[in-house]
Amino acid sequence: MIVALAGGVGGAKLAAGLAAVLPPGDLTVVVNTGDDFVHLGLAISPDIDTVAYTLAGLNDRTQGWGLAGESWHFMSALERLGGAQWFRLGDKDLATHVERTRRLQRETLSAITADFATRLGIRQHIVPMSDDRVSTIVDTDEGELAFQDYFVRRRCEPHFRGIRFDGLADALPSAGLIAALDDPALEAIVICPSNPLLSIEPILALAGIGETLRRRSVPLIAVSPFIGGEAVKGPAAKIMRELGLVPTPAAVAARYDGLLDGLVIDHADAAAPAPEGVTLLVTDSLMRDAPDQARLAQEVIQFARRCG
Ligand code: FO1
Repeated sequence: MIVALAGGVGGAKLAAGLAAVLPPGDLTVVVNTGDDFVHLGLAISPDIDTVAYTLAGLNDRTQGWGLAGESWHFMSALERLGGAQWFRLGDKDLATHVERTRRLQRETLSAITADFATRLGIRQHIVPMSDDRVSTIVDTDEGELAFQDYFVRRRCEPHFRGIRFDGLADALPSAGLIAALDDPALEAIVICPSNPLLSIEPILALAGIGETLRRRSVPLIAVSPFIGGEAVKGPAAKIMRELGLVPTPAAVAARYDGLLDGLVIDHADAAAPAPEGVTLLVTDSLMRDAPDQARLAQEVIQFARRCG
């Protein structure tokens, strides 16, 4: 069984690749929930939905998030009433947020996520990193911003100064995450090409997860989200630069603080200084389409087995 840690669009793509090449029960995707927020009174879990929609083959391939073939009547009607327009909720996507919000009155996010996945025909396990609230707060030259405010409303324009995960100290890893890491059938842990700071750090910082990973007996592989010093999507490289970190393989390995057995990088970064103590796999790490996702996933699994 493979555990994949994922957040955002890049993470969802590799998760989909792993789902394509592994037996369904052999993949557990642990998803960042630090980007979650309440918007228009609705509990929104963007990374969970991006992973679920992508694994279900329902996602909008152009923007990565949201559902394909969306209509926007709700947003138009909301605009007429003066409602916020900066966070786009498609009519079909809206059903996810309304029903999740209703069920969260009595159920955990994990239970709802598992049920939605089943109803969407997804046979892999998708587990939130925690069922407790963790809110990524970005410190900028304009003060602190909630993640979606920074990422979507302000389009990452404010100068990134730092990050904190509000609620982390009181948050427990989800039962699904703990079970996956304790599973005797666990073969490898894969950190998907998500933003190390925004999407993966919240998972690693959860109570007990760091030491569980350090005590692990299986290989831990990360796929760099940077190609040629740039992020494939999103603000990761800009943030790294603004934090004074160069988006290179060595910086990614350092960010993961000695946890990695292996790091998958693109040919474009083959000449970059190699991180010490980490085995490198140099390949074509850009996932343009589903075949790319499956190919890279296969290479990652074989690489993990070699590192094992
Ligand atoms: N990202 C945007 O850039 N603009 C949006 O209007 C937007 C809406 C949205 C709605 C639902 C959802 O699940 C994701 C959405 N995203 C949007 C993406 C989201 O902000 C990011 O993918 C993640 O938070 C980054 O990890």
